[in-house]
Formats: sequence, structure tokens, C-alpha cells
Amino acid sequence: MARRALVTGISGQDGAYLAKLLLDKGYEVFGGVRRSARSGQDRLSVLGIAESVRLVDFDLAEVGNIFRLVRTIRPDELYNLAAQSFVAASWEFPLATTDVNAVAVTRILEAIRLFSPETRFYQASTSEMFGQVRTVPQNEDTPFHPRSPYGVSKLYGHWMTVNYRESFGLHASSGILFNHESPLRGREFVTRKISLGLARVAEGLQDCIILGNLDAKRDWGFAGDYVEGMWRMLQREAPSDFVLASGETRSVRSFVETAAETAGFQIRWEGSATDEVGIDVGSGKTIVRVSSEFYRPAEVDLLLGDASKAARELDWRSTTSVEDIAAMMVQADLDDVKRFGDARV
Ligand code: NDP
Ligand code: GDR
Repeated sequence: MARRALVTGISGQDGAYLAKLLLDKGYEVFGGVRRSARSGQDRLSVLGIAESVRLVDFDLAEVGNIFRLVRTIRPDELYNLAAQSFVAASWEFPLATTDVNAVAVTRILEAIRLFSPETRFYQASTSEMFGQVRTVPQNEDTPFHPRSPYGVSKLYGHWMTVNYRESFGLHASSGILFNHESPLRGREFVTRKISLGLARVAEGLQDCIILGNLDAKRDWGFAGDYVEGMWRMLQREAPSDFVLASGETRSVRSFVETAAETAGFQIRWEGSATDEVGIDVGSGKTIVRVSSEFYRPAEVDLLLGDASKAARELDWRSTTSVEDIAAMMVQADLDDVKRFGDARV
């Protein structure tokens, strides 16, 4: 009989890539979607798997709904990818973020404990838990210091996952994943805002892109590589926690420069802070501006992951360079904008 996986957050970036990976491996995939889904099945359609996933009504806020699903599906593997995942929004919605990202993890763990203790559980934890980093690079032993309600909420989910493993012997693993991107990335995140913005500027649909802190540094990988790491965590005999990261860090400014090349621009920077602008050398036009609107109340300045435990114990590595990721994203957006007038996702 095919193994069963329940993936929450199936309509998001990682949900789509993970569903594809699991289907390719022969799993029966149940995908949790909420009635008010923002992204629908667009990402599943782009990957050609919308008809292959069994969609089930799912909301992280509803304990009865979660209990019923886990009791009836009794999945071999449950991947909890659903979340209020946009860091910037977590200051506007700290309580909703806490309910969805923190408390809901306990709802799922309780469901597994009560109704399906053999289910293997993956929790989508994050490098945002390191926040104001204590050491560079960060690994599984680095102390946490989250800098946003998002980071704080995810830290609770992380520790509950560890606690249910230690208290009840559940096969529960926490993946501490650094930023991972793709053409299916949500439009509000900086890499996609840049790739889609540049594609629209290239096609004459907008004049420039307006960004926040250009100096923040992130460790960016490709989402397709990272879902493979999630799956490998659940195939291990013993559950554990793993950092997945590329091991390279770049500033937002550097990502803009790299992405601009694929869109046919070369950026020259002038000015500083919110007066800084990015000018396209060829045309002399200003195509990047900065606004304090996109600055955060507290910033995570630098993230750089050390994924050597994953390399050692999962034989996992990040294999896509940031140049390739930027080129892939800009090209996909250019193709869509030219063909459909807008991106499909
Ligand atoms: P997305 O924002 O693309 O997807 C989030 C998903 O969660 C969407 O399917 C969304 O559904 C769903 N969701 C939100 N609220 C609820 C709710 N109340 N009930 C049910 N579903 C809900 O995120 P990613 O795919 O990028 O990330 C996946 C997970 O990994 C998230 O938990 C994120 O915090 C975490 N993470 C992501 C990293 C990254 O770089 N991408 C790095 C580290 C961790 P809807 O379509 O309805 O909005
Ligand atoms: P992040 O991703 O907060 O790291 O969380 P995001 O792409 O939103 O920000 C990365 C960095 O870019 C700076 N920045 C901007 N960010 C956005 N969104 N928009 C802008 O205009 C802009 N200008 C500069 C930010 O200040 C920040 O420093 C992502 C999410 O996927 C989380 O769910 C996940 O846990 C972490 O990655 C790891």
C-alpha cells in the first residue's frame, strides 16, 4: 500500500515542491487547505500536480478539524508547513501569528499523540529563531534570540516538537531552514519582489521597485533542494533537528545586482539610507528606490547557516547557487509577464 503523507500549507511554495517530491516517490498525498485560501491551487497547477493531490479542509486554528483529520487519515508522515510565514506581518498580527505558528503546533502534536502515535512529524522551523545571532555561522547548537513575533512563535513550535519527542517518544523532527526561494515564492518576500519587479520594469509595466533594508544578509537556497532535506529527516530511524542552509550569505543589494543582470540591467548605486537609488547604467533610469515603509521594527542583520550535520547524517547538500536561483526566478517572471501580462503565481 502506498505510504500516506499529510502536508499542511500545501498551497504555499514549499507545500507544492514537497507534494511533487512525495508524489514522484509514490506517496498518496493529502494536502491541507483552508477555506479562505489565499493562493489556491496555482502552485500545484504550475507543477502539474493539482489533480494528483487529495485536498482536505484544514485550518491550524481548529483543534477538532485537526483531530478528525489525523484520526481518519492516520498518515505515515505529517509535514507541518502551514504558517503565517511573512515576518513583516507578524508585528501587525502578533496574536494571530502566535496562534497559527505556535499554539497550532501543539494541536497537531496532541492529535498525533492521541490518535496516530506512529505518524512521523516534521515541523517547519526557521533560521529566524537565531535572530540576533550569537555566532557565525549558525548550527543546531547556536543559542536562539528571535527578533520578531514570527521568530518567537516559531521558537515555541520548535521546542514543543522537541518536547513531544522527549516526553512521548514521537518521531518528531524540526527542520531549521534558512531562506529558500524559487519562482513559486510568495510575492511579498524580497527575492520575488525583486524578480517580479524587475520583469515588470523590463516590460514597461512599472517604473521601479521600492525596497527596504538593502544591507540585510541572508543565506539563500533553492526550495526544491530543501524539501528533499525535509523528506530525508523523516526517513531516519531516529528523529532529530537539522539546519538546512547553503553556507553562503549575500546582501539584499547583491541579490538585486545579480537578478538585474538576467533582466538586462546593470545597477549603479547612488546616495545612502532611504535616499539610495539604483540606476540602470544603460538607460540612466532609476529602477530601485528605498522606503522606510519596508524597514522592520527589529531586523535580523546577518544569517549564515552551517548545514554540516545534514551533510553528515542525511547526505544532504544545497546544490543551487544564488546566481542560478536569481536567474531562474527572473526568467520565470519575464516569461510569464510577456505571455500573460502578469506572473501566474
Ligand atoms: P508560504 O507562505 O508560501 O505558505 C504558507 C502556507 O500556510 C500557505 O499554504 C497558507 O495557506 C498556509 N496557512 C496559513 N495560515 C493557515 C491556517 N490558519 N490554516 C491552514 N493553513 C494556513 O510559506 P513557505 O512555503 O515559504 O514556507 C513553508 C513553511 O516553512 C512555513 O511554516 C514557513 O514559516 C517555514 N519556513 C520557510 C522558509 C522559507 O524560506 N520559505 C524558511 C524557514 C521556514 P493560504 O494559501 O491559505 O494562505
Ligand atoms: P525573511 O524574508 O524575513 O528572511 O523571512 P524576506 O524575503 O521577507 O526578507 C529578507 C530580508 O530582506 C529585507 N528587505 C525586504 N523584505 C521584504 N519582504 N520586502 C522588501 O521590500 C524588503 N527590502 C529589504 C528584509 O528586511 C529582510 O532582512 C523568510 C520567510 O520565508 C520566513 O517564513 C522564513 O522563516 C525565513 O525566510 C527564513
